[in-house]
Amino acid sequence: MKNSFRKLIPVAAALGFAFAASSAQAFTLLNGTGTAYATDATALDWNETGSGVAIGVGPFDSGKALAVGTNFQFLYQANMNGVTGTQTDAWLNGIDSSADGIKRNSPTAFEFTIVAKLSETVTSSGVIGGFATANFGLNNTPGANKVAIYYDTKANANTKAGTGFDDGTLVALLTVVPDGSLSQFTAKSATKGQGSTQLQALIKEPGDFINPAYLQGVGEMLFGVQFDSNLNYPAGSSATNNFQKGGDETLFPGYNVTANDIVFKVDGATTLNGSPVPEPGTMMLLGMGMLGLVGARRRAPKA
Ligand SMILES: [Ca+2]
Ligand SMILES: [Ca+2]
Ligand SMILES: [Ca+2]
Repeated sequence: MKNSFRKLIPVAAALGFAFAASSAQAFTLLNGTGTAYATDATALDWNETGSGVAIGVGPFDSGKALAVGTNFQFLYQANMNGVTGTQTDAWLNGIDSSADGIKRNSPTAFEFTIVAKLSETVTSSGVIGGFATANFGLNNTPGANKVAIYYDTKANANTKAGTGFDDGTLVALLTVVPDGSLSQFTAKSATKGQGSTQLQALIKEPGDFINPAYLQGVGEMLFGVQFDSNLNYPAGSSATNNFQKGGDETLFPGYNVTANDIVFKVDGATTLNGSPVPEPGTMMLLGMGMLGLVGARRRAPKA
């Protein structure tokens, strides 16, 4: 096996949350002042131009396992480009689904964006056939694992610059919990790798909320949000120089990518599912991508 690269391999993860319920819990997506963008909605799709960064574990090394217990932060950002449900004219005439930093030429243009920060840890890693693979979990640190959704009529999200993702109006803030959250990443060649992430988010910590003026029908019940994402390295069209710049600098401080980081293309989706009964409640799936890392050593895969 070759250990050609240096530290970890990155990986990615997708976030997925899933809740038990299999029944889709329909919700309504709104603009905050009563105008519906989609009714009977069941899922939100986040742009494949979304990106994620594993901080301090790069550069990408396809042949080197990661040390179990290695901790690192993962950041994610993307804009919404689709909603599964009955779309209204307000949606069709206004959604700006391109994160190019340029507002769509429409008087009713708007965007929804998502950002997340995660404190990850390597739970297992090994090298198989010369390529590293690794599994990741979340550290249970208060305030360290958050996901947020914003609504913004500036429609200014810019993937490359990493700006415009955490500004506008914060419409949902959730805590990503270790239970039900995991990521994996495997190097496929000396320069490529793929992974996935599943994350579960809840209203758990002080300040967490979902504003029903934007996401109606998710409300009061216990609920969970599931994010599923695919991670790909290299990032290609999701190449990003910065993450979460500007906007909210308290919850999501801006970060400038360095040579010791690994940037991924993250394609995610969120689905709100649930049961109107006192059960797992509503679910939402947000698709995000998270990250993974690399690693190597063959070990029993984590359950
Ligand atoms: Ca745009
Ligand atoms: Ca924005
Ligand atoms: Ca920020």
